[in-house]
Order: sequence, then structure tokens, then C-alpha cells
Amino acid sequence: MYCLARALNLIATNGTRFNVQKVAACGIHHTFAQQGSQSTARYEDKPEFPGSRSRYVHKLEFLDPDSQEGIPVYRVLNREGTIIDESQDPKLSRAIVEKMYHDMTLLNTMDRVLYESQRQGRISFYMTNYGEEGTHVGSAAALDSKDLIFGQYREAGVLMWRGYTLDQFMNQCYGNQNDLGKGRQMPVHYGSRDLNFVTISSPLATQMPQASGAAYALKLQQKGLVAICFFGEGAASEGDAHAALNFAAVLDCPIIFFCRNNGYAISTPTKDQYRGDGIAARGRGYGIPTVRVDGNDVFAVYNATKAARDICLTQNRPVLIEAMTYRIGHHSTSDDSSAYRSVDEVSYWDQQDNPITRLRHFMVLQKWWNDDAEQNWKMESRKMVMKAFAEAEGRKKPSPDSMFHDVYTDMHPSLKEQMQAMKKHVTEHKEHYPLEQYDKMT
Ligand SMILES: Cc1ncc(C[n+]2csc(CCOP(=O)(O)OP(=O)(O)O)c2C)c(N)n1
Ligand SMILES: [Mg+2]
Repeated sequence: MYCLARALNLIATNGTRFNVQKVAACGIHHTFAQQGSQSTARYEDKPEFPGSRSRYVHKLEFLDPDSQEGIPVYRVLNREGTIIDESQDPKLSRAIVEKMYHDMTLLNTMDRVLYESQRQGRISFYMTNYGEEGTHVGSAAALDSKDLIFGQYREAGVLMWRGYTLDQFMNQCYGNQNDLGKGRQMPVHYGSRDLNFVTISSPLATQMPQASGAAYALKLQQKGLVAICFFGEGAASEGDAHAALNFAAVLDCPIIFFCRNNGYAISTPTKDQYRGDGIAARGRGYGIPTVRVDGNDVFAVYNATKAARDICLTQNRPVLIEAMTYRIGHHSTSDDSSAYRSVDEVSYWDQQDNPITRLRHFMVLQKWWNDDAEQNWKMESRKMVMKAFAEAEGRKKPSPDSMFHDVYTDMHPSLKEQMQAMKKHVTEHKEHYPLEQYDKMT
């Protein structure tokens, strides 16, 4: 009734030149469609539906994603290590580039040792990062060290860049008394309050809505910081991924969603995961600025992350980066990827499109690196890894009663009772427990 009255009022005051747009917004525009060709044309110009921001068309056409070209892949370095377009050179100092290379290769060496140690039954589980080193180091290098990081699990290089030490990696994987997580997590579930890296959660996409919420908090605090959320293309199929992306977009949160598209979710190849143009194609649907980069090009990842961070802070909105890469290792030590992909496929990425090799080519061209440097670094880095490994293995496990701590600020009486019962039992039957491997009970 209100709309009709308003429309009639407009007719009374303007004759046939009434404000059609306003009337149409009330939902009764059909009543006036015949009032004159001039006004009909005007109000049919633009759909007025809530949330609509396009135009009317008069030809029936479906949007066919298959007829559109895929989103391009941004790249700075070619496979031979040459910068393709000088204007895209991030102009990083020799020290920074050397740190990038050191971290990428150190990660590789650490992976090899820890993978083998799981195979020998010394730790329970491990996940390697082979092939994805460029996505880790390129993104981490472009962040402020106070930016808050939410990882999935295959981002050890990000932590390494931040300063998580070999000792800390090893202590966590061994769950020993020096582990920051006090031995309460599976291996590779790292976390560090000091380094602003939120502890890894196994259930896929757990970190995504948490990261959006944290980014919202960062926005309210106005400290000039962003959150970055790493996730795999497989995790992007979770409902939580949708919630995270949509909330961040609608609430204008300063967050970088960094998707590592490595071709597989365990044994499921991308062609069986989605029908569209990868994860980047979803950015438009959420209204999020998006870029797809060559994840095996550490400079491209660096430039994209740096620019994404600027967008987050200057425009107060999320950005989506899809970094294309390849998981060269098995999914984890619980997986044998030879059951679902060929050796040739894996060795192609390892030999022909490897992020470490590409960066090394660049450094050699700059005369910053050579075979001698490579040999020396290989020996030195392996020594560092083996030292940390041996020390972590030799350390005791946390005391058995430590598992009762940190649940409540003041221990709940029922929990206290359970702790006493456990202590009594273990003390009375100590011949069945390898207590010498554990820190003393309090
Ligand atoms: C909710 C949930 N479902 C299933 C799993 C088992 N799972 C662990 S990793 C993984 C694949 C994830 O693939 P992707 O996100 O692409 O990461 P990638 O391992 O390739 O780095 C699956 C299915 C899980 N951890 N959580
Ligand atoms: Mg994957």
C-alpha cells in the first residue's frame, strides 16, 4: 500500500515523468510500464534487484566457463632463472636471496632426514614439503614478522623463514620435553606464539574461519597487520573454506588467503576435485581480488604476496592467491603415491620445474652462487640437521603427569584425582613403563 501511495503521489506531482527508478525499487514497476516509452526505457535500463549490479540483456545466453580462457599464471623468473620482464624484478638484496635459497634447501634436507627417521620407526609420522619450497619462502619473505600466520600443515618453510629453529622442528616431531607443544600433538603440528604462527590443526580447513576472525580482530585493532591463511586446493572443498572466504569478503577483513594448489588432495587429482578453473576462479564469486601465480617461482610468489598485503591494508579487504605448484613427495608417511601417479609425472616436476633449481640458476647468473658454494652448503646444512636430530632424539619425553596441566587455570578436583591415580598406578607397576625415557613426575 505504501508503495502504491508513493507511486500515485509521484504521478500527481510529475505527470508521466515520475521517478521510475524509485517506483521500481518498490516492486510495482509493471503497473507503470505502459505509461510512455521514454520512462519504460529508463527503468528497464538497470535491474534493481537487491544485490544486483549489472544490466538487462535480451538474448538468452548461458555463461559457459569452458568457452572462457583460464586465469593466467603470473611469473617473474623463467625456468632458466632469467627475469622475463625487468619491471617485475623484486630487486631483492643478495643477502635476502641467499636466505631464500638457504631456507628452501635446508627445508629439503630436514625433510629427507625426518622422512627417513619415520621410516626407521623413530618418529610416528611425517609430511614432506618437496616441490613447494617456493610458495613457503616467497610468501613468508613478503610479510611483516608480526602478521599472523594460519597454516594447514605443509608450510614448514614459512616457519623456518620466521626463525623457528631446527631444534624446535625436531623437538616437535619427537614430542620431547623441549617441544613447545609439550608432546601433545602429532609430528608436523607446529605452532609458535613468539613467531605469530598459530598451531596446526589436522581437520582440514579448521584454520580458515579462525583466520578470517583473527583478521577481523586485526582490522578493529588497526595495527597495520594482516592475517595470512595457507590452505591446500583440497581443503578448499570444505564448507569451512566457503564460510571463511565469504565472511572475510563481506566483513572486509585484511587477510591473504594463500592456496597451495599442488595437484593432489592425497590421491585425488585436481581433475576429480573441481570442474572449474581452479581456486582462483572462485575469487570473483566471493568478490575478492585474486591472482594466480607460478608457485615454483619464488620471486613471483614474493611480488604477489607483497602486493596482496598492500591491498589488504590500503583497501581493508581480503585477497586470494592461488599458487600453482606440485607435491613431489608422497602425501605423508601414511601414503604411497606410486599407487595413483606415475614416476615420470613426479620426475618431470622434480627435474624440469623445481623451485630450488630455478632460484639456483638465477643466483649462478648473478655470480652469487657456484658449485663450490653448493657443495659446502650441502655439507654444512646436513651437519646442522643431523646435530639437531640427534639432540632431539636424545632428549626425554615430557613428564607423564604434564598431560594433566594446562587444561584449566586451576586444576579441577576430578582431574587432580585422575592424576594421583595415574601416578600411583605407574609407580606401583613401574617395571611395565619405560619411565627412564620420561622427565620426572612432579
Ligand atoms: C575434515 C577432514 N577430512 C579429511 C581429512 C583427511 N585428509 C588429510 S589431508 C587431506 C588432503 C588435503 O589436500 P590439500 O588440501 O590439497 O593439501 P595437500 O595435502 O595437497 O597439501 C585429506 C583428505 C582431514 N584431515 N580432515
Ligand atoms: Mg593439494
